[in-house]
Amino acid sequence: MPSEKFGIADKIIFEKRAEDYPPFVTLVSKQSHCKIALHGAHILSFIPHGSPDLLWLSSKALYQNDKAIRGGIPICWPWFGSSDKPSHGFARIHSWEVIRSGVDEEENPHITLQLVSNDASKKLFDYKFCAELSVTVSDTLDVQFSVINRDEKTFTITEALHTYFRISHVDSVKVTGLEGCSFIDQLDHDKEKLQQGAIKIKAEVDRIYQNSVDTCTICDEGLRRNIIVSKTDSKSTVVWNPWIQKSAAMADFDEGGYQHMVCVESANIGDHQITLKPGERHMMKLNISESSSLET
Ligand code: TA6
Repeated sequence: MPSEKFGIADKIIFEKRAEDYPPFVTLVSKQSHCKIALHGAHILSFIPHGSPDLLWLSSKALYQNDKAIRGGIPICWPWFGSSDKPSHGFARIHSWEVIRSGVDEEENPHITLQLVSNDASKKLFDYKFCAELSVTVSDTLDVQFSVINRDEKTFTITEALHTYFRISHVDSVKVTGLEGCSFIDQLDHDKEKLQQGAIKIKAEVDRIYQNSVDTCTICDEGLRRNIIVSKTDSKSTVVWNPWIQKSAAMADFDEGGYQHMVCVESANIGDHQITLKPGERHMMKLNISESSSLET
């Protein structure tokens, strides 16, 4: 159990829920707390004190070693998409190791989890690599996802922090920040289209916005809050809502859960794939925060 070496009283708290499943860790700052599963280095929740969770997590999520957890922030790596097996890569269905933890000068807790290539990963992705996820919790959630090519060969990956955001109701929400961006509509034969105005969710949505580096805001009238999603070194943004039929077909998706979530994913996909020569490193950063919509 990593708590002996990496736990910090009241700040970084580990818990084991089942013998055959990796532990969970909760990071507690003065303003918020965040829960992470070591399975998949999967951030499950980010709750500023006094606010509803900013992340959506299915109550029917499966906590099994060969399954991804439905909700929170799945790490899609070394590929994005379901064409290859397993869907969205293997990083989110592997157990990650804790390599560092601590608190900064403002007593904000941070932790770094690591996934290094092994015999199992080599069967799916025949390269040596080291992936790290660093999480710092304050009044915001700060996530840094980095990968180093430790092989003698160059490799190319696509990736996403596939974030599920909690919303009051799809009818009360719009997503801004992607106006004027072109997107690939994955529901219309991958046709390229242009985003006109804010995004409203009135049906299934599955879009890859390319050349999208700006901050996105999820404006939630129902919760009278804005969720601000800013990122660095991510040029793709995916917006997804499975709507009625697709969500009903997923056993791990809450019944009617599609009404209370939207995915705004920070990614590097397609033209923005990442190619790393031996020894090269790439880091994608994500910062999630909330503001009262009364302030805007
Ligand atoms: O990011 C959108 C998407 O690629 C959808 O097409 C859908 O497949 C979703 O990810 C969820 O994928 P998962 O493998 O987590 O069920």
